[in-house]
Amino acid sequence: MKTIFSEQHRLRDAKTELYGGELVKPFERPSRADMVIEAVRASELGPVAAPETFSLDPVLRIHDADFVTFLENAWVEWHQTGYAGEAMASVWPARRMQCRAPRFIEGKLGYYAIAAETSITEGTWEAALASKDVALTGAKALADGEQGVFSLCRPPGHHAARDMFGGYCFLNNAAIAAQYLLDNGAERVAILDIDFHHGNGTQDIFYERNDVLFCSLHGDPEDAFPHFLGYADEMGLGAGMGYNRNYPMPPGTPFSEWRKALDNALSHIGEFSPQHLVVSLGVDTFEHDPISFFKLTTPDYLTTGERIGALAIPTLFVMEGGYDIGEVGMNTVNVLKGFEA
Ligand code: SP5
Ligand code: ZN
Repeated sequence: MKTIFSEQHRLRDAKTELYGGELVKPFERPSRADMVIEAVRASELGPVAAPETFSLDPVLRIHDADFVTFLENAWVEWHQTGYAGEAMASVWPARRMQCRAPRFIEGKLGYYAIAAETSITEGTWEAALASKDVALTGAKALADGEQGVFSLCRPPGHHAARDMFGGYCFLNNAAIAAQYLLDNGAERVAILDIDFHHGNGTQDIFYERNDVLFCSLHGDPEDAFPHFLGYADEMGLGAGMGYNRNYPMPPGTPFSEWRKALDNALSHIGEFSPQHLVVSLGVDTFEHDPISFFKLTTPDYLTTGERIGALAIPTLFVMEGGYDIGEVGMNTVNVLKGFEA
């Protein structure tokens, strides 16, 4: 399997994340991707290639133009106010307030953010652009006939909605890739999101559509970020009714339970018979992940990959979360190796 990787991910290097009432070094840090690419290179997985550069057109198939303009300018606007720190949201259009984007950057941050933990910094936009190129280059390879491709995206994407960033995400790489596949010949694409967190952005983007089936396995929003989406009764809307499936699971969930949800999702995906599968691949389901609460072990990721591979659908793996720096590489490569087995 080919891996697509860009060194530009390093441009996303925030100094701060709001966590537990403190500003800490972000869990989503450059060494994550370094550990994954190192594990890919040490394995017999296959070649590593740099991405092609794509225009903003495929981004604008998914994201609103005003949101894209906001992301592009946010750091400069914040910096020009004279603030010493990194740009972060601190105010929101809460219930019964006006939901419109104001002029001043602090207001705009609150309008477009789903959460305060994700600081915007110099280089963030450039890294997000490179990350979507990594996803699109993988999608193009899949459209050209590859059976499996790994897009080692960083920053991740699945929390980014049409017009919202947060959860360490800016552009929704998996959604952009899925739309690219539809725009290049596919009739149906399924997205399987196995990151620990609910893929609220991806769900939101495709919620009223029947050409994309979205299935997400995640920590119950009663207990886990993003808290305000990801319940089992969210099934889709209008034409999209029945094309959204959520599998929320409680703290302490072991692989023996998680795999039942995986098998259920995979059987729905099989019935949908898509031309392509996009996997939002997070390994923050790991037992030692510092911010999550599932109990998957390193060998479980091999089994997970095998089960996905048994569908025999051309598959694009798009990197999302996974914050145990020591094991993120091995766990990720195990999914890919299992898929190829
Ligand atoms: C892509 C991805 O995995 N994004 C995750 C973003 C999560 N950010 C908020 C984390 C809040 C963590 N609270 C954890 C409490 C456990 N001690
Ligand atoms: Zn996650």
